[in-house]
Amino acid sequence: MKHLAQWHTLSNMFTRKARSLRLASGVVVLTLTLAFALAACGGSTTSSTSTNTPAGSGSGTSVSIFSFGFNPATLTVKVGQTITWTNTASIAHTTTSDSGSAVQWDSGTLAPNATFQFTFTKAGTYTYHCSIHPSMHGTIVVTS
Ligand SMILES: [Cu+2]
Repeated sequence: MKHLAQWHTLSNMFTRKARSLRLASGVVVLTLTLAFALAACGGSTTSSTSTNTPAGSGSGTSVSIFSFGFNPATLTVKVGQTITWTNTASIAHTTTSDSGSAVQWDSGTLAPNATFQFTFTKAGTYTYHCSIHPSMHGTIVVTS
């Protein structure tokens, strides 16, 4: 009888251990899922780059900087309007006028979430890029 009681306690302990192990593996799966979701939001993977393809031209006075481009790629504003660039990426970028641009500006290094503002006072078409990633190009069209 004593043996049986001991066996019972032992098997109870075993069951409890198995249950907590199952719980632990559930936590691991959840953690991995979260890590994947976070990685997908990081902007450094190819999939998030393709979902962030610039919409082409746009209105308003805001440009989002993402990895790797500007959205909208071409923004049209009126003379005197101030454009705000926001770095929505998880890495640093810049907004820097091309050397041939009639109006010159340079944000310097913009950390993630940093913004840069520039007021355009002359009508024209101005091209710019990211000085860290020269393949990133944008255009500002200023109309009178
Ligand atoms: Cu860049």
